[in-house]
Amino acid sequence: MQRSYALQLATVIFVLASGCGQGSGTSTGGSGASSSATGTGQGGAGQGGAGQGGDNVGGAFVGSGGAGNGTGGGGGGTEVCDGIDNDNDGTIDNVDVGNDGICDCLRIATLGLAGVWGNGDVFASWLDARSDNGAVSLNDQVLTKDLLDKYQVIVAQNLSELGRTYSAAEVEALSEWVKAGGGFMTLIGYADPTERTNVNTLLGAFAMSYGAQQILPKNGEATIPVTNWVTHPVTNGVTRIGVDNGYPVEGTGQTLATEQGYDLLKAQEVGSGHVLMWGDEWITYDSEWTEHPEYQLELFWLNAIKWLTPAKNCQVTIPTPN
Ligand SMILES: [Ca+2]
Ligand SMILES: [Ca+2]
Ligand SMILES: [Ca+2]
Repeated sequence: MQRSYALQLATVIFVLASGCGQGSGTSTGGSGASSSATGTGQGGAGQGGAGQGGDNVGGAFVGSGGAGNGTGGGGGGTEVCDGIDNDNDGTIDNVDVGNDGICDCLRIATLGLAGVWGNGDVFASWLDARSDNGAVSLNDQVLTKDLLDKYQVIVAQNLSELGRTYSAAEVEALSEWVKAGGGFMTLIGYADPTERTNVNTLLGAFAMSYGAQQILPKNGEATIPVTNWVTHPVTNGVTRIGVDNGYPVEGTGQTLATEQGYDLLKAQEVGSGHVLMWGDEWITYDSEWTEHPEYQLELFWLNAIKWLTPAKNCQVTIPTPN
């Protein structure tokens, strides 16, 4: 009689425990244990998911209610530009409200001065319209870790009018920033061959440089199309982009585009970061894509900026070209 009563009680406790042990949290956490006579398992307090109910082991309830730690899928928040992966999809700050292919949270800066030989400026209106911050012009500022760490991507434009050269400490700061995940892109073709001095000093950290020979001058009004492209994330969908009076890319890295035997594009992964050299500056003039529908210039910029942006940061989908 007593024994039967005990069994009955155990059953009641088990039923109670099963009910109460239904945590609402993800059960990745600890052991929500109920060893008390009332059999009340600790439910999880986390988001999403379901804690496991208890088992009646030898008359003693051992619950495994979730101690929900908030990793439950579907419980994430809205992604915003705050350096945190708010929506738990594995990528930090991947926001692109306009679906234009430029991450709205992108932190990009330019060194030196914009070119003056064409119309428009990709780093002004075009980028401003596609990201929250636009591009910040650092011009001739001294390159330090503190300065560089504010940005994910830095593009060197005309460095020939800084009125100074870069120090070894600046080259070192740039090199360390790239190794830690930064994306560094260089342009050329603004001036006579002496313009290479400053940009080649910076590129020296990556055993890359521009050659001295000025190449592919315009034929009449039209830039010279670069037509040989190697498959790479930066060149995806690109078959033709114009150049005028550029300089060949040399040194370490994979050559991604050539024309008339000249190398125009070189890419290198350095540590966690990326270095990209283009042998001209006409790609910065947005007239090149409004006046040359046969060039895939906008797509090239979208590809390049995405590849230069650190992995798992601000990576958004590039829209299919029209
Ligand atoms: Ca995210
Ligand atoms: Ca975020
Ligand atoms: Ca955008």
